[in-house]
Amino acid sequence: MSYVDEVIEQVIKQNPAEPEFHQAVKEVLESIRVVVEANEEKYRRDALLERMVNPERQFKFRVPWVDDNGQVHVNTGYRVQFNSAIGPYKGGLRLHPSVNLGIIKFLGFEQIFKNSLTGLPIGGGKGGSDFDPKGKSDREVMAFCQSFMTELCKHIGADTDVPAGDIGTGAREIGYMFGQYKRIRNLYEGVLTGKGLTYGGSLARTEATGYGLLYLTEEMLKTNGHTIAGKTVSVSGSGNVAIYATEKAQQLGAKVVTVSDSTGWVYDPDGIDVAALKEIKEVNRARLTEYKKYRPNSEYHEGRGVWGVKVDIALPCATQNELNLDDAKALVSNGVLAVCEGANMPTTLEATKYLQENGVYFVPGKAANAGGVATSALEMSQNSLRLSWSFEEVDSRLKNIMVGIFHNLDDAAKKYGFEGDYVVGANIAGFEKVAEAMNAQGIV
Ligand code: NDP
Ligand code: 2IT
Repeated sequence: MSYVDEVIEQVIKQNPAEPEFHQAVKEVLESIRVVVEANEEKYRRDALLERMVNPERQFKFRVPWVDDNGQVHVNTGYRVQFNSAIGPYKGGLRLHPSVNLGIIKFLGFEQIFKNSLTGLPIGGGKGGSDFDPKGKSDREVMAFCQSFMTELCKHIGADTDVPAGDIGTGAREIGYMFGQYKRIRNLYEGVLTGKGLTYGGSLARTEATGYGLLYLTEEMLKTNGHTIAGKTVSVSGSGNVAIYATEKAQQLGAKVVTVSDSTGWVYDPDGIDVAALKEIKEVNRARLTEYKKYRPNSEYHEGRGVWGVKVDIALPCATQNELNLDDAKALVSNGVLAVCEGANMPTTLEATKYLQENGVYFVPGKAANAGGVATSALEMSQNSLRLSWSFEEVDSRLKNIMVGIFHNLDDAAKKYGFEGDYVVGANIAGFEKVAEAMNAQGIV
């Protein structure tokens, strides 16, 4: 059996009931097969792949907190410190009832290669909790965040592990966590990114993932002889990534006609009204059913359905495995040109294969959504320098990074004979740097 297949089999056996982690490992290892085969003897002797698929360290802890009625609740907190070969662990904190160890491990594993692709010195990690911030009062969210950080603060630090936002963790949650870290550790340092602008946050971090997704998509289309202006786009989700992807797509002259949340989706034939979307989601923390009040011409549908709309470009920006084989078939039969992932692993393996086999340009999340973590790394740099750069400065660095990522993965795909396969290109380009750093640092 090949080394790659052996390690995949081991991962499945040693980590039962973690299907998302298996999926992420399969995607990466299968697409770097050509590199592994070329170095098989050395990699096997050094157990390189076994070391890569086993986190350096992982924490699971109790998070007790008191609700507004005096009732105590207990959630589970996680932090997986996956790989520090190229820098301190870096990656978000997800707060969602679906969170479990397997999900945090899939996200942490993806983060290793994503962070490598940014070209910046950041290792891979991820954390979170099964706490659901939805429907909680600000005081309840604060109580949870303080309790969560009371344990987490023992394991993180500006030069050790720097968490940030992800699903359910936005500026409010990062603020409460930062306050508690500072209080317990008595350290004012850049231990979290996505901070508010008055206490060390970076301009353009809020916009970075969505904007970065569009910068990379634009460069990919340009390289293949297309333009983004005039294209019709579907976006899923209506959170941080979806909102700023929609905003930048429209600034670049495309028309975004859908957004969604976990209960339904909106079709707006005139193009999504970003100001209305921000008011509904960022200010009122409300449901998309509200959108029709702002735009009577739009339609609201319960359930899922975004991928059935005829568009040129699809940008999944909600969550993992939200675009399946049937969705891919619908997109292809409607003549979709490109699918670029704003979320982490939103497309199933079967759907990815189908899209690629049918000539759709497909850019995986670890490349396409790397603008968020890249700008987090820029926030870390500003914190170390004790300086703040202007919006234009950060945005232009972000754009350069995204254009650079695209050419890096495009070149890697070509070098190994997989021209146009951006999954292979991204995984190889991300892997090679980490493998080289691990090799140089000995057996640790
Ligand atoms: P938000 O919490 O801001 O928004 C998440 C959106 O996705 C909401 O519209 C939410 O709907 C929807 N959603 C979440 N879970 C589900 C689910 N199980 N089923 C259906 N819809 C769901 O998160 P972000 O925008 O920050 O994150 C979106 C994706 O982007 C995630 O995959 C995240 O890992 C990834 N990402 C985020 C980055 C960042 O900087 N924030 C960086 C790189 C990737 P509802 O409100 O109804 O739950
Ligand atoms: O998935 C991701 O890259 C993020 N949630 C952002 C991580 C970060 O450290 O900014």
